[in-house]
This record gives sequence, C-alpha cells and structure tokens, in this order.
Amino acid sequence: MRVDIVSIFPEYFAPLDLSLIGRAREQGLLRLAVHDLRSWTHDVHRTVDDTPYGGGPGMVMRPEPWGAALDALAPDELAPDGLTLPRLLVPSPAGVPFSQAMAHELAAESHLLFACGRYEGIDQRVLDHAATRLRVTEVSLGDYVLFGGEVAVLVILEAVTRLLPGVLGNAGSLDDESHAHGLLEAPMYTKPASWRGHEVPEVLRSGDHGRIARWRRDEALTRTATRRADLITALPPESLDKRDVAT
Ligand code: 6GU
Repeated sequence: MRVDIVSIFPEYFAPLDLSLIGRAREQGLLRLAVHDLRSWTHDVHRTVDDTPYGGGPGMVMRPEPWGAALDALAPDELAPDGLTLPRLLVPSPAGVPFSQAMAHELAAESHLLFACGRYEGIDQRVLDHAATRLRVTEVSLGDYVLFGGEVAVLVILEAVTRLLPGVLGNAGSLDDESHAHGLLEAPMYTKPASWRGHEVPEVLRSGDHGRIARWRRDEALTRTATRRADLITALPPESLDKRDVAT
C-alpha cells in the first residue's frame, strides 16, 4: 500500500518510524511519505491560511497550496480499469465516524492520501475539486475536537496498517479482538495465577476449552451491554446463539 500524508507539521509523524509500522515500512508492506504543505507555497512567508469569508474566528487553509499538493501526489492519469483512483482522507470533526469496518475498507486500497487540516479547516473548494477525480472521505475519530488532523492520521494509519497482510505475526489475533464480532473483548490474564490478592478466574485455568469459550463470550456480552449498549442494539439477531439469550 502507498500512503502520502500532507501536513504543515511533518514532525508529528516521527512515530511512524517505530515499532510495527516502522517494520511494515522496512519490509515494503507500507510505502509511506510525509510531505510539508509549505513546500507548495511560493510567497516569502510560505502562507497557508487566511481569514474566513463571511467572518468568524480563526483562519482557514487557502486552496492554492492544497491544489498543487494534490496535483503532485495524485496525478490525473487514471488506471485503465478506472478502479485504482487514490482515496483522499480528510480528518475532521465534521467527518463520518471512523470504525474498524472503515479500517478494513482502507486496508484494501492501493493508495491513500491524507490531507491534514489545521485552524478552522481547509477551504471547501479543495475537497469539491478533488472529488472530481479522487474518492474523498472526511473522517472523524469521535465527538471531540483536536487542533488538527495529524494525530487522527496516526490513529487511522495504525488501525489500517495492522490489517495489511504480513504485518501481524499472528493473524489469529485479528479474529478475537474487540469489534471483530461487534462486541468488546473479554478481559485477559497471564501469570501469576494469584497477584496482590486478585485471582485469575478459575475457568481460565480449567483447560476446558468449551467452558472457556462460553465464559469469554459471556464476559464480552456483559462488558458490551454495560459499556456500549449501542453495539448490542446493532448486533444482527442471528449473531446471538441460544445460550446468549437464555435467562
Ligand atoms: Cl479526524 N480531526 C480533528 N481536527 N478533530 C477531531 C477529529 C479529527 N476527530 C475528532 N475530533
């Protein structure tokens, strides 16, 4: 997968050299480049923002540097099949909610482009123009406001990279995790069996794989019901087994 990030703070992305994302890059599973938006400015002050039309507080990112950046990173040449248009992602608290389902969708793309806005956002015409030749998605991490899109891109890229084939050693760990089946994951334990007066639940030490699976499923259901009732409501009824609904 190819990933390009455009930001006025390229230094934010230093952590992408580390850990599993760093290794995915070394292995060539992820071809990632970070670009400074100001390299597409031409004035002596390298200006990227201006006051909003219509008034109001704050500044808005001017369209010209963004237009030049997107022209350079997603040239107009369409693949013959027309299916490999790059996907432009614009982090914004006004976007559609990011989710594990979207992470899977993005992990199947061949080219992701991230446009990090700051201030009150990017001039809307940048997105409107980009939409004439790219697939554009404004995406939000949740109902709170960050200074800019940089941290959101780190989050989204981490969620996507771990789904790329070859990145996780044990692909089985993708199967059980929170959100994989629309439920939160059951609690996990390791040695020692007793620690500061807290015991590992007996069932997990029983060796009875049927009982263990049942216990984990019940814990996942209870956790999800208490912490995220919205996820229970969204479960397809056929995903519940007989013992899930037994009284
Ligand atoms: Cl994706 N960007 C910004 N700037 N703020 C956010 C967000 C994204 N998601 C939640 N708040």
